[in-house]
Amino acid sequence: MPNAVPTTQQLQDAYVLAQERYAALGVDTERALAQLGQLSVSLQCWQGDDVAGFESPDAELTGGIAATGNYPGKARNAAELRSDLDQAYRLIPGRHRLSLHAIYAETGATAVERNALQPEHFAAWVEWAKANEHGLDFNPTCFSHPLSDSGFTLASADPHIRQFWIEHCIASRQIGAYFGRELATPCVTNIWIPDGFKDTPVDRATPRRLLKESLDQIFAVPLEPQYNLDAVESKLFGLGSESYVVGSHEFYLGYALANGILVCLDTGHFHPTELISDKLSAVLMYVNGVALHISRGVRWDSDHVVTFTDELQMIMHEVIHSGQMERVHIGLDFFDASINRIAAWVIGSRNVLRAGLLALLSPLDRLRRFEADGDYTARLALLEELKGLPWAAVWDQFCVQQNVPVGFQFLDEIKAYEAQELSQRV
Ligand code: RNT
Ligand code: ZN
Repeated sequence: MPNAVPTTQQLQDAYVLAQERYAALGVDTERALAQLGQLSVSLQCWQGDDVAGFESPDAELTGGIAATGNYPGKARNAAELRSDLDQAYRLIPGRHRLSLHAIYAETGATAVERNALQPEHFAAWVEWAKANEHGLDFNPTCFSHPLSDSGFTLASADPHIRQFWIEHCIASRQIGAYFGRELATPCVTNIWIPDGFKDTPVDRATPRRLLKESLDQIFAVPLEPQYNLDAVESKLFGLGSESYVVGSHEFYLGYALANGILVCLDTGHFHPTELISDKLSAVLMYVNGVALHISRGVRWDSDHVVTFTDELQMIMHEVIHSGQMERVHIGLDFFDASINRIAAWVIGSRNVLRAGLLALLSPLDRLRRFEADGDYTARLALLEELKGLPWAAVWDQFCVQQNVPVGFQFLDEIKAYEAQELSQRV
């Protein structure tokens, strides 16, 4: 049964009422809609195929991360992945980016080792990005490879292993700069490595020294920041690295500060009660910029689809009201293989944007005044009232303006695409 669809008139009436409610608080909904239209989210290509990539049809995901579930219809090649992404972007209001991993290279009939990857292996992605106005971000893939089987890459005690991954990361930065040049928007090239120990190490310092030396070599060649922005991503623990992760938060925060690069904060990479929303204003005071991997950890770093949580709302409040949006690069990082993968992208992205809208609709001056006056009662009362204001009518208006389905209707399109396209993949 198709979902009930509100009429254009109903949507318009609801929006006008919402506009009046917000105007009464001094909030201009038209301005919020215009600002929301500028917000760009980098979708993670790897949600489309459970982080498999195109190197080999039976690639095994390693590195202490896992996509669980076996929902049918995952993309098996670049053409399918791009088609699925096109379908997702058609349902997400605004213009958004794509984050690629090195394993999504298209090398034709010849296998190319990761340390030999060249911009040309991503030419089809660039062509597609140009045609669809997507900026591109990039990630070296330092996992799912025989040379990462020891559990160590850039921090390996074996100089040959280290060298291979150093070369891969250097190649990746060049690919990032190529994206930035071709698309006239800087590419965030983000390094994450799985290196760590399952059990308590006796020497925590040596792997960190090795990682620092590897990074120094990787970043030795400066690249134009208008083309490429380097980021490093920390983690607390992974599957098989429960006791020690070389690239911890303190390690990379220090490295990013000392070297003028970006720090990547993944919402699933901290202690469960530790919040990214509280870190943003602190790190933005010192680092050149922040890349966000918005995810949702459930018990462990489980990479669940982003839902409309309190923390997501607080993150977007911080991002938007930091006044430094140009230094915050919003990206997603989840990979759920138990549901329709296009729906996963759409639900997660739409939630980030909805949380962005909620922040843009906040009567900030008034709230700040309450805070400055020490009137915490009024601050709490108004914050709670805002949750019940008709912001969803403003969101619907955004979807109408941006020509994407309103509300739950987006699922009808996904189901139709599943019937026509995904169900053919066996
Ligand atoms: C892993 C990191 C990393 C990956 C992707 C696939 O814990 O979050 O960002 O999820 O690179
Ligand atoms: Zn991540």
